[in-house]
Amino acid sequence: MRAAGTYVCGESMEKVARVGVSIERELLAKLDEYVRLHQYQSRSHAIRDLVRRALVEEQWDAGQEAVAAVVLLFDHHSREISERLRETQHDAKADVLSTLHHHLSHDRCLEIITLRGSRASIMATADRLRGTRGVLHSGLVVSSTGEALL
Ligand code: NI
Repeated sequence: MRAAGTYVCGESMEKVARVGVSIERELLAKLDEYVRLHQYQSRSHAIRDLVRRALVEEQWDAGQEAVAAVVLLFDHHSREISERLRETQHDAKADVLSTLHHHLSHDRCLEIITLRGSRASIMATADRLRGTRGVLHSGLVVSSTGEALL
């Protein structure tokens, strides 16, 4: 049985190591400002997040399996845009996990398409989606399957 307060971001204290880190005072001041600005609960919380972010970036650069969200803003009156976006998802090189459609206004739609696969397959699908005629703005957020992040 675990006592209350023995969890750090869902991990039990048994898995957590405490380490001492040497850091320049000025850099530490910047870290503390970063912690405050981004509303982390502690320096440790911010450092864990930064390490995981670096790992996700490294995995992406190494071409390992990843999960990504493509955000597309478009005018649904654009000729055949909905059909084209749907066709791309059916032909996708990456797995399409989900598609979320928001009717923003009479004209504008926002879709969030979640993809899973290698960097190459995600980029191939994302580029085709983003390059579809009628897309007004797009974004790509890359994350991880989470398995290698603990
Ligand atoms: Ni719509």
